[in-house]
Amino acid sequence: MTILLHQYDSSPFSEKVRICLGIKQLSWAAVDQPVIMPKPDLLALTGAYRRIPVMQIGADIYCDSVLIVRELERRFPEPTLFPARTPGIDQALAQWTDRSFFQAAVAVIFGGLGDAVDPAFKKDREQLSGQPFDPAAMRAAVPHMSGQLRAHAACISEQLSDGRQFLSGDRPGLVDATCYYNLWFVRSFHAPGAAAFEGLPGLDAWYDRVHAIGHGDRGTASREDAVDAARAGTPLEASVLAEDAALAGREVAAAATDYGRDPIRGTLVGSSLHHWSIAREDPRAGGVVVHVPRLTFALSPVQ
Ligand SMILES: N[C@@H](CCC(=O)N[C@@H](CS)C(=O)NCC(=O)O)C(=O)O
Repeated sequence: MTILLHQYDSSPFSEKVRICLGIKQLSWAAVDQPVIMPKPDLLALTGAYRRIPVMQIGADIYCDSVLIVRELERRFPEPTLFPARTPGIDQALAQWTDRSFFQAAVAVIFGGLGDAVDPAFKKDREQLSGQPFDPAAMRAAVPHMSGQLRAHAACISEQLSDGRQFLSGDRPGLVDATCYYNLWFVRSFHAPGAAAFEGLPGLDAWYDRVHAIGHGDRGTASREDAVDAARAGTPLEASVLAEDAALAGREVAAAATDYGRDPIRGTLVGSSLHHWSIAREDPRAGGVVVHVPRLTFALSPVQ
């Protein structure tokens, strides 16, 4: 079944997943979604989750790059995303790259772009985050955030100091993809911000090596085709952990805990230590199962 990645090209979290697809040399199709709301075709699949990326394989819908990567490794184990055989710590690294490292990249990019940012984008992101999008405050923070960005990047340079090709050794893995995308985001969207990376030993050569991995065998699919693929598919069998037994088969709501917190509602049909699976019926997409990670999401019963 085709791997569909709901994405847009400028999305850094999608770039993390695209590089993982490249490491695994997988065939997949990009389903381009709008950068701002409304996203009716995406919400037909997820129920409420509007963020990008979302991976779809038939009627199984995976939210969040952290869970997408985990599922890619589960379904397509070779070549592994964990060449140093350290999958736990490699996946935990997202709590650094996707948060403080990413925040520093965002601050440097949008503080640098200032008034050049599209007003519709600003308004959308204010609604998403519940915070004002204040270019003047962002500009004032650039010197500090640029220093933070450099300190994050210096950790990558330090890891490369024994001359290794990739962060885990001779072969690329998730840690490369997850560290790379923040640098890619800054370089691609506000090149002057990349001054923060200058002179860090090994960094540029490593960046070029990760860039050269590419995105695997990329095709495209329309949003309508993706909804049709969900309707035609049958979700995988799922089972609920014993510790979640009280919620099994019950109506639940799952939502991200940081931003974009609109709850996904449905029936809890699966769980593991790393995820929850929620079955829902959609008038267009039919019966789908939406999978969310446990980390950075919350699950509650619907009364
Ligand atoms: N923790 C999420 C973060 C996803 C995220 O924030 N994605 C950005 C785009 S890179 C987004 O969805 N922005 C708002 C939007 O596109 O609606 C993940 O790892 O996938």
